[in-house]
Amino acid sequence: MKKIAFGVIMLSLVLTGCKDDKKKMESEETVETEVVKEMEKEVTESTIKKVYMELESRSGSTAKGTVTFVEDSGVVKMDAKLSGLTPGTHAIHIHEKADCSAADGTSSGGHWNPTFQPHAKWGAEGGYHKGDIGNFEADADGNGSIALKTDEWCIGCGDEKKDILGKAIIVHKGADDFTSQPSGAAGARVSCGGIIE
Ligand SMILES: [Cu+2]
Ligand SMILES: [Zn+2]
Repeated sequence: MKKIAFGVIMLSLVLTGCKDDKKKMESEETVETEVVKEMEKEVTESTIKKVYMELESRSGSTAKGTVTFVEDSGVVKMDAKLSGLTPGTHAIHIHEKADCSAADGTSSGGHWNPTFQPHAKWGAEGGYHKGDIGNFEADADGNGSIALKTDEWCIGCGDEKKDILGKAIIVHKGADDFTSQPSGAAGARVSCGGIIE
């Protein structure tokens, strides 16, 4: 009889223990759900901005392409894909105005340089234009691509030192030497597109 009573006490202790554990697990689950909800909220609140644009041939070339800019959490990623180029090295820049109306693309103005720096290679210690994207290679078929990720640009933030909206992308016939002023001596403007929403 004593043995049975002891057994019953043990059993009830075990049951109570289980109950407590279950409660604890439930409260942990609630916390986890709340954390996930918070994370989802942050993702929705950080607005991802995107601009897709097409580049048209200029200066009698067959060069064309597409460029996408995606801004997420203060960082802009550019992806440019070009075709119809002559094989070899080509410069690509952001120029001042989203105006590609001229047959030679000169209507887009000079390099976008809102911080009044010398023309140079992107990231150069002595300064560089905010439009100095750089060079890329076109393969034997005339196709090429280039990507750049930076927090020095924004899409429509209104900060004139960062905002790429209203500017143009220009691809050149030749390579940027990163030293010649004011634009790297990259030759004719073979492709042009305005960065507009
Ligand atoms: Cu240029
Ligand atoms: Zn430049």
